[in-house]
Amino acid sequence: MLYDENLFKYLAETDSEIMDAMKEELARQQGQLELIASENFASKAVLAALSNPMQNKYAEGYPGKRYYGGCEFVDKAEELARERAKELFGAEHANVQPHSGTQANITAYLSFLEHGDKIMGLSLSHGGHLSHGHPVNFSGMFLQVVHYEVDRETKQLNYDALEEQALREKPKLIVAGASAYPRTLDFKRLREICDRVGAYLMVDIAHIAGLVAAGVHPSPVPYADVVTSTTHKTLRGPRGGLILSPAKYAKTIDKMNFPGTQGGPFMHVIAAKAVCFKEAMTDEFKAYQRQIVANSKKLASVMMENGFEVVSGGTDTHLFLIDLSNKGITGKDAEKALEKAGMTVNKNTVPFDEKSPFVTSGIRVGTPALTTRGMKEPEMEEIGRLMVRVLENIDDEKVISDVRNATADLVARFPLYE
Ligand code: DSN
Repeated sequence: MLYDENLFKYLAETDSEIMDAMKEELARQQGQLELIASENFASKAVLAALSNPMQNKYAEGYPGKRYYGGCEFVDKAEELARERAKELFGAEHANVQPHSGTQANITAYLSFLEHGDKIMGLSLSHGGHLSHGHPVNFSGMFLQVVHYEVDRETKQLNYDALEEQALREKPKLIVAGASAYPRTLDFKRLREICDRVGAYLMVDIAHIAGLVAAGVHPSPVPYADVVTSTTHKTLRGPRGGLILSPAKYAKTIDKMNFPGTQGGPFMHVIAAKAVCFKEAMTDEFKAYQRQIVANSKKLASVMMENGFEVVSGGTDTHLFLIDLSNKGITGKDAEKALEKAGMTVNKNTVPFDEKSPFVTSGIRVGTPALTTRGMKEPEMEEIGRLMVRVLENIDDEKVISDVRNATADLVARFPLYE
């Protein structure tokens, strides 16, 4: 059991309220089918690294060049993390200090752009991310932003249309990557478009980093000026950010991350990132990433066979979107009913959605966490059928309670953190 470790006895003695909340959260994660596409379950080794005294250490600067004494061992951890990240992604340079994906994006923008420069990014409602230029986010406040969208018919990116828009708008930087786009991204084509308009190419692989590391999705590293990521989604590490780049931008990016946008790095998180990168180099991790995608495709196909509209007609990745408009239910109601039945998803706008982001016409479904529990295609069949039952009977308490029993049975068969 996770909390049998000695360390937790100190917490239980000092703060039973927090210990109780942690136990309840652990039980929630163990007891539900986790289908939120951006979530995962880090290994016990990663969790152990997060709970280590390196968290006490100030280490502003970089290995070998710190503003504090006593950094020899945190230097070792950061050097391992940097070298492993470079090897894992085949990158010339890695900065492992960003506290999050959005922090990594702040550093990346500021490394290449001035206030008021124009960027192009995928619109949030078409699968992009807040930090790709949304007006309520710093990126939309300090940059001039033009959004590109998916094609109205295919719901996929149309690279010819994107190129035309880029030629017209002449952005200084194009940001690619998404939080809710289920298809393979064509980084070579994006590079060609950037070259035609003289723009930098920034790729945010926060969602697909694990797939990229395992070669299950093409890598943007050979094409992009800068690649940003989180480390906790498909990559299955600690919460945090990462920046990869060609060596020629190393100094600029490092200087922009510290002292430009951050203070002291979280050295315990960096140690946990090193563990995550080591885990991601194994054959087992590659097989895990392949299984995530196989599971996602299977679950999407079960939903389609049962009359649900999967946006863009399927998926190539760890996630897919279901457009519920033809079923007359909202994403908000679907999320609530599924949660009651033991399945956690998030409501999500679908491209050209007429409903607000608080209501939405769709849900986003992802398989990284279920796959970590060891579930495969037969379980996806089972889960798909359970989802269909709930979504077709969202007000039927008996159905929801029957499905709740079935999900409890499933999670018991695939234990987590035991
Ligand atoms: N919040 C993340 C997601 O759910 O996709 C993106 O940062």
